[in-house]
Amino acid sequence: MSDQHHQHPTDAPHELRVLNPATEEVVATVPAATAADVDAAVRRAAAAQARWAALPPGDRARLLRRFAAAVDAHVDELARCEVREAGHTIGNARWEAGNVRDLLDYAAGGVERLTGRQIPVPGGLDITLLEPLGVVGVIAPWNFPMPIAAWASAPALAAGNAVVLKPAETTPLTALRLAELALEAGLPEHLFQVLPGHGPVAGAALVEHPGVAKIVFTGSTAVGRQVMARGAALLKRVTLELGGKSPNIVFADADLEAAAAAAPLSFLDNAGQDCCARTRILVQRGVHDRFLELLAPAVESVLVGDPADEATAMGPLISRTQLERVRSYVDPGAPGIRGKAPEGPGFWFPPTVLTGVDPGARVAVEEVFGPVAVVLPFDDEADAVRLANDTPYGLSGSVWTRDVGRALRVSGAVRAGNLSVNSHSSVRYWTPFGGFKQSGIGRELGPDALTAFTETKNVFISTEGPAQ
Ligand code: TXE
Repeated sequence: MSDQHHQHPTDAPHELRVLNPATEEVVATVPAATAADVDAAVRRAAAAQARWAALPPGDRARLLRRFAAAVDAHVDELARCEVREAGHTIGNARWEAGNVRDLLDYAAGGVERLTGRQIPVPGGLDITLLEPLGVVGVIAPWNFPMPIAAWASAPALAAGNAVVLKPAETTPLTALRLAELALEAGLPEHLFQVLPGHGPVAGAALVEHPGVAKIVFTGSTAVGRQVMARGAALLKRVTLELGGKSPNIVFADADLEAAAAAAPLSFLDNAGQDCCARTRILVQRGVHDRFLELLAPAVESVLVGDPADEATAMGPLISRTQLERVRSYVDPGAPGIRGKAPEGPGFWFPPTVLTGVDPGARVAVEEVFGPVAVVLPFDDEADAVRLANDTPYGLSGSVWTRDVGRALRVSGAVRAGNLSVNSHSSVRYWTPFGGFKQSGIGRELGPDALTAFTETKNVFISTEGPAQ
C-alpha cells in the first residue's frame, strides 16, 4: 500500500452520514475506515481464514446455514433498515433480505460438493485441488446493498475464504447488521468483516492490499476500470459487475399486453437504479403506436411515494447527486410518457419514457440509473439486433416474441450476459450472472459461484517404480 492511502484525503470526512433518501433526515452516522483500518482488518481476516479453511466442510456448511437462519429471523428488521437507508420499497426490501438468506443456504449446500477432478495421464495419478484464495475484498454499491454484498460474500465464505466488505458510502447499515448476525450465528470472529468507508480511501486500500487475493467490485464502469488497473500491479484476481444500457426488444408478433405490462417493472424497479434495467425499449415499427398506448397507463399508474408504505411501487433515488445526474439527462419538454412523483423533501424523479429520441442522444446511450427509458423503433430482426448491440455495454436484455426460432436467434445474437425471453427479469441465484463488453468481467451466482473463489492446484503423483 502506498503511504498516501494511510490518511484520509482532506476532502474525505471521517464519518459517513447516512440519509433517508425519502425524507433527507439523517438516519445514522458511522465512522469511515482509513487505509490503516483496512490493513488491520485484512490481517485479522487472514488469521481467521486459515482456521476457517481447516474446519471440516460439514462444519463450515452448518455455520453458514446458521447465518442464513439468523438472517431469516431478522428479515423484517433488515428490510426496514434497507428502506430507511436506501429508499427501497418495503416489499422489495423484504425480498432482498430473503435473497441474502437464500444465497447463504445455497452456498452452504455447495461447501460439501466443491470437488476437484481426477484426470487420466500417463505415468501417474493426476488430481486437481480447489483451494481457497485467502482474503476476498468485496466492494459493494448502494443500489442493492444487501443482495450484492451477499452474492460475493456467501460463496467466498463457503469456499473457505475470509471476506472484508466495503459497502457504499450511502448504505453501510444493512451490511453492518449482517456482520453482527454472522457473529451471533457463530461464524468465527474476523471472518466476515464490514468496513464502511470512502471508495478512494478504504476501497482503494482494499484493492491495493497485498493480503487481499481477489476483489469483487460492483459499481460504475469508470471505477471498475480503475480497480482493474490498480489491482494489476499485484495481478489481483477481479470480478467486475459494472453498468448496463440493456435493450427490451418487442417484436410485432409478441403478446403486446404482457410486454407492456412488464416493461415498467424492467426499468422502474428500484427507481431504475438497477444495472439490468431495460432502458432502451426497441419496438417493431408496425406495433410502435399500439405498444405506446398500452405502455402509457402502465407507466402513469405506478405509485411513487413513501417506500415504507406497502402499496408503494417506486421510492426515491438514493441521493441528491443521483437526482441531479438523472435530471441532467431529461429535457422537461421532451415528448414521452410521465408518471407522478412527490415534490420533496426526498430525492424524487417521476417514471419517464421518452419517445422520438435520436439513438445517438446521451439519454439513449449512457446509463442513466434512474426511472428513465427511451423508445426506439426498428424495422426487422436484423435491425433490432443491430440496435440492441449498438452499445459498449452488454449486461442483460429481453426479447418479446411468440416465435421460438426468433427468440433463440435474437438471444444468440445479442452480446450480453443475461437474456430473458418473454420476461423482464435477469437475476436468479441458481444461474450465472455477469456482463459482456464494458459491463464486466467474470460471473457470479449459479452452480460455479464457489469455484470463482478458489485457485485450482494440479497435483501429479508418479506411479513409476524406481528406475531400473
Ligand atoms: O458508483 P461507484 P457511484 C453506476 C450508475 C451510477 C454511477 C455512479 O450509472 O449512476 O455508477 O454511482 C466504491 N476504489 N453504478 O458513483 O463510485 C464506492 O465507495 C475502490 C452501477 O455510486 O462506482 C462504492 O462502494 N472503490 C452499479 C462502489 O465503489 C471505489 C451500481 C461503487 O461506487 C473507488 C452503482 C475507488 N477508487 C453504480 N471509488 C451497478 N453495476 O449496478 C469508489 N469506490
